Amino acid sequence: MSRIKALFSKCAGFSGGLISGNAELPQLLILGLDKSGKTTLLYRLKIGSGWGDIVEDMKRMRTPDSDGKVEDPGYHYEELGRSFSCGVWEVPGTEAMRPVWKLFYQSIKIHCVVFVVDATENEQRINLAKRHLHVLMNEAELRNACFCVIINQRADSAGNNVYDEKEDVLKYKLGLHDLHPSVEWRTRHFVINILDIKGESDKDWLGVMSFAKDVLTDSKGFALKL
Ligand SMILES: Nc1nc2c(ncn2[C@@H]2O[C@H](COP(=O)(O)OP(=O)(O)O)[C@@H](O)[C@H]2O)c(=O)[nH]1
Ligand SMILES: [Mg+2]
Repeated sequence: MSRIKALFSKCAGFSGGLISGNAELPQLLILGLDKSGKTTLLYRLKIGSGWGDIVEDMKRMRTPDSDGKVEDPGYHYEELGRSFSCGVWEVPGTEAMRPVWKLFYQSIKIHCVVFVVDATENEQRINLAKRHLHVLMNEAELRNACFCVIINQRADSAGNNVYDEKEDVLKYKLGLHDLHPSVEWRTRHFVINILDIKGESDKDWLGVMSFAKDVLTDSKGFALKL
C-alpha cells in the first residue's frame, strides 16, 4: 500500500493532497466493482452515443497484450459542464484497486459518490458490492457526501430489460431499504441502462444530478451554493 501511495503522489493531479483541476467544482467519484459499467458511464456522459463501438472498445481495453499487460488500469478524470458542472473521477474496481479507493477520497474533497452495480451480477458479487458500498457510507471523509447508486440495467439480445424495476430486489440486497437516517437522506438509487445514456443532458442523468444538487445544497450537508 505504501508503494501505491508513493506512486500515487507522483501522479498528475495529486499535489500534496490537494485536488488538481478546478477546486471550485463539486467533485464526483464513480466507484463500483470491476465491469459494472463505470468507464462506460463516464464516457457516455462525456461523449454521448457518438462513441459507437464503446462495448467493443472496452472489451479490447481489457484484453491482455502479448506481454500479458492489460491496458487502461488507471483512473480517469473528466469535467462536465452542461447540465451540472462537476469534476468526475472514475477509479477501477478490480480487487487490487479497491484498497486504493480511499486514497482518492482522502486526497480529494468528494461531494458525491456514484456507485455503479451491474444488475446481472450473482449473489456473491452483489454481497461484495454491498459490503464496499456500506464501508464507503461510513467513511468519515464521505459523511456529507451524496450517494447515487446506479443499478446498471442491461437489455438482453431481444432488447428486453433484464432487471425488474418494479420488484427492485437489489434495493433490499444492497441494504438500501434500511439505512441509518444520517445516510438515508443523502442516498438514492436509480435503475439506468448506462449504455443508453446519450450525454450529460440525458434525462436519466438529469434525474441523478437533480437529486445530487438537492443534497449538496442542503444545510444538513455541504450547503453548497450551486
Ligand atoms: N450490454 C451492456 N453492456 C455494458 C453496459 N455497461 C457496460 N457494458 C459493458 O460491460 C463491460 C464493463 O464495462 P466497463 O465500463 O468497462 O466497466 P468498469 O470496469 O466498471 O469500468 C464492458 O464490456 C462494457 O462495454 C450496459 O449498460 N449494457
Ligand atoms: Mg473501467
